Amino acid sequence: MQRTLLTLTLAAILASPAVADTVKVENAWVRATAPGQKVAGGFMKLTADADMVLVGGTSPISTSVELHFMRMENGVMEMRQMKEIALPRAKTVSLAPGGFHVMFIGLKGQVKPGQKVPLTLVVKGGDGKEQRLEVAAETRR
Ligand SMILES: [Cu+2]
Repeated sequence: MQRTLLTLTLAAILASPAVADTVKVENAWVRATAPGQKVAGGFMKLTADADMVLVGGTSPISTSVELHFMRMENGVMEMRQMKEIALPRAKTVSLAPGGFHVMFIGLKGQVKPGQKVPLTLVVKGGDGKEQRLEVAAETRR
């Protein structure tokens, strides 16, 4: 009986998954919007502890959340949607105005300074498994 219990415990330990790779999220913020504005940009610093990719997100404040890249091209602001944003191991990737960002599309209301914006980021590790990261972004002007 004792032996069986020990065997089972050992089996449970061996079967338990390894500590998952994760992504540190720092300084997450969303730009405050004007009344009637339908989109908002979200920014943050992301540091993964393994090679991972950011593949999307969701938020209760908008219909959808897209990954975007913005740059100036011949004096014209160009913004395009990205399928994913690479998060190389131990390298801090900045989502910042004028570069990568998340875009809240189809805002359900005005985003006001001081408001906390819940954001769920979806990241994928080398094993292809998706993980959800819960972020509370602050709103700034
Ligand atoms: Cu955008």
